Amino acid sequence: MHSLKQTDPEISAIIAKEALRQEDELELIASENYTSRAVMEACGSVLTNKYSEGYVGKRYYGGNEYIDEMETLAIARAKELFGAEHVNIQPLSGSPANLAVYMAAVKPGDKVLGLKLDHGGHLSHGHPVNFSGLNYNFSQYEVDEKTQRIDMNKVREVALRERPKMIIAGFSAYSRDIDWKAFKSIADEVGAVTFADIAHIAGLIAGKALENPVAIFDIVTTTTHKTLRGPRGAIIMCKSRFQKDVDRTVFPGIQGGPHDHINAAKAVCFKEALQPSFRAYATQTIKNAQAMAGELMQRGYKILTDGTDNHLMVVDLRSKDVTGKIAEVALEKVGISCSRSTIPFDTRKALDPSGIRLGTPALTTRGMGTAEAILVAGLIDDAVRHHADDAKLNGIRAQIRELCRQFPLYGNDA
Ligand code: DSN
Repeated sequence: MHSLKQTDPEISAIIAKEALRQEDELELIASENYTSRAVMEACGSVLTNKYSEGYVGKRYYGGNEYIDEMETLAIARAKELFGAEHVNIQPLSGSPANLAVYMAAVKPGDKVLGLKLDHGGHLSHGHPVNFSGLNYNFSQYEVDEKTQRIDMNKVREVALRERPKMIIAGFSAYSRDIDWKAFKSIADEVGAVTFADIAHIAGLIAGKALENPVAIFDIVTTTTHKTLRGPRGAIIMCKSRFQKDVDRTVFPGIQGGPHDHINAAKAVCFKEALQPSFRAYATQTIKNAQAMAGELMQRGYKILTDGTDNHLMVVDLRSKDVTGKIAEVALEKVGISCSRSTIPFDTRKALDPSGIRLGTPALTTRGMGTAEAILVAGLIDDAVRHHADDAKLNGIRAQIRELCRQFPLYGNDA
């Protein structure tokens, strides 16, 4: 059979350009990372050819002997990594995984409690335009206006008032530890199911750098492509009593055939995350984020909560008189990808909010340490200050490219 280059030179050339972009630019989007070649090899394998609706030993198609072997191994590794009673590795991505949890644990119209999106939550935690907010009766807790931290007394207050059937803990833009036990105790007080979405911090948990909620919570979801450094996808972990309902909602409730090539790549990433070197990676990712946040604060930037316990930080740009969009565009011009971000109680709109979110998972995968994190913080400051000066931005871009070349990613044959 022909190679991609022979069959489709246009797509092949686009992939080559993206590979070069990834080599030569700095990735500071907190939810992105670089997988290993081994993970990508599994993603690009013949397993993409197979249909395997159902679960191990109970498929609706023949020829699944090796797929069963792969899925069994993936589940065993995920259980070992997170200490889960049950794991479903088939969810296609984070939102479908979360949808499966809602369908398994509550009924449409039931009350659910989650962190508000512009306070660091996620669309699927109850935003009115998302299936979660459309189908369930959401109350949302917020961070404290002064500290920008989740105040567990306030969460308890809302929970006692609303008496939700399920409480969600988890975030996509919050930089402090979550008090899992306090969430569990509030949920027990009101008789709610506990659901943790650890998509952002799963790798830090797997690397033993943050507390693991899997033994504490009823149901936990995570994507596999963020700090966990695997392929795009997700898994659901739960107590045995939710096993049947969770499995039934993933298939046949929501999905058809699982993506076996991606699930094999998940197994590879679990194996990688079980290695001692992954612990060093998780710890270094946090140290790098703390170094970057520290340097930015030294340079007069307001970091929400005045620092970070994990891999990310949200920078409030109001004191610098630039918007999130202006900063994001300036950073893109110098070869740094980041995402604009609302800040709690933001008066600006989501498309041009008051902040940006930065994260260190990808930069740490390249092998960068705290010295580079501090250097990058300085370059971010330079780019934001000179956002209207293209000549200056070009100079910064050259510095970024030079730094990236010192920490090569995949080399020429990505
Ligand atoms: N889009 C992801 C993020 O950037 O945090 C969450 O789904």
